[in-house]
Amino acid sequence: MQRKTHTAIAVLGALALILAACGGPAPAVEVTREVEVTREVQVEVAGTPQVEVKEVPVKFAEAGDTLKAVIDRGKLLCGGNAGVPGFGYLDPATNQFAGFDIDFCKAIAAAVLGDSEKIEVIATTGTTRFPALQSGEVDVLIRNTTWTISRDTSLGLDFAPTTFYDGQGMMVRKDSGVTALAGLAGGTVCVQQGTTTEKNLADVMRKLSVDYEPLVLADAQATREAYDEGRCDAFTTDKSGLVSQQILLKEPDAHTILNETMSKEPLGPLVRHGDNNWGDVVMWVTYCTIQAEELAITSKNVDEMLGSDDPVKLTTLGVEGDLGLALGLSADFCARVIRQVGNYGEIYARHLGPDTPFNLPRGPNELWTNGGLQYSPPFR
Ligand SMILES: N[C@@H](CCC(=O)N[C@@H](CS)C(=O)NCC(=O)O)C(=O)O
Repeated sequence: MQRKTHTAIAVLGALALILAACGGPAPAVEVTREVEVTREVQVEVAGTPQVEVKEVPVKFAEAGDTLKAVIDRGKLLCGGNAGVPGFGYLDPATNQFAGFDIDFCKAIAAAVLGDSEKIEVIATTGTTRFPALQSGEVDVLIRNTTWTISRDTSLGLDFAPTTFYDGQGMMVRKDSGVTALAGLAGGTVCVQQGTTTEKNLADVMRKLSVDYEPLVLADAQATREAYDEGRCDAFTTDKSGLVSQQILLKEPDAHTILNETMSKEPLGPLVRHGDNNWGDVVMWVTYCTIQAEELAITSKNVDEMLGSDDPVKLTTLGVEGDLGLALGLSADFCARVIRQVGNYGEIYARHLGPDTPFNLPRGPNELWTNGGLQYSPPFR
């Protein structure tokens, strides 16, 4: 039998006031109370039949009513990336954010506000991203963030469906002669702080008994530059991140990504734990893009599809039934998303497909009907 005691100590956070006093941006959600919860859990004592009670501290922000906050504000605040081309990138030429992750931010704005352009992207790093969401500075975090058990529980967050199934990789210079992780013995590896990458690197190298020196840096730019300047022999992050950073290196063709995949990195949007309706909104907007691809509904043919004789298409687009209303959205929320942003396949092709510098095969990000993992539950 498991006993769970929740001792809630509400610490009134003055973040909203501080931000207002400093003339900073208005917080996303009014409630920025930090809640500290102690969970008493029974843990098994290894190797014995005994069980002991352990106190696990958990700290998170009160979730608030994010849907209402977004509608009242008329703008969606997304925590994003500024330095990962293809996924989340602040293009210096246009001063606009663009990428695969940014399009999911736009999709939520299209569904909630009827306009995919009503977004503001707040750039975050590996270490600033979770506090930005926990404090209410952003409504949703969409930034190559891996779904892990501890982020889902101890950090007080909830993950929406995975938008990009990835794994960690290792980049080396072609002329180094290194063809496998074992070849990095005695070498230095550049890695970004506050990421799953840091821990996976330690675990994988320990398992392989490879001695190496980590060089830990604050953000993507610092990590890439350290590698480019030859301060380390290899650069590790998610394979998507490596492909992205490669085009920013001085000589992209002089580098290669090893075949080994060091971990599972399911990447997707996340919200504060406790605001279940907002979590559902982000979840079903994400699924809408996948469902539409499966039904061959695209940004080009969506209006034609409103007159389809397929009842599943009609329900998905809100022509029949009103599934969106129970989320606090309009019945046609998914049609708005597809009209303005496109289906999953269109989003993927726009930022990562053959007409981009990345040309990333869909791999596990194919639809389940094509042997991949992307699968939407029924719009029923
Ligand atoms: N998926 C991993 C790694 C994510 C991550 O932060 N990757 C880096 C390297 S590509 C990044 O996005 N940096 C962007 C930045 O610091 O501007 C995680 O969730 O911890």
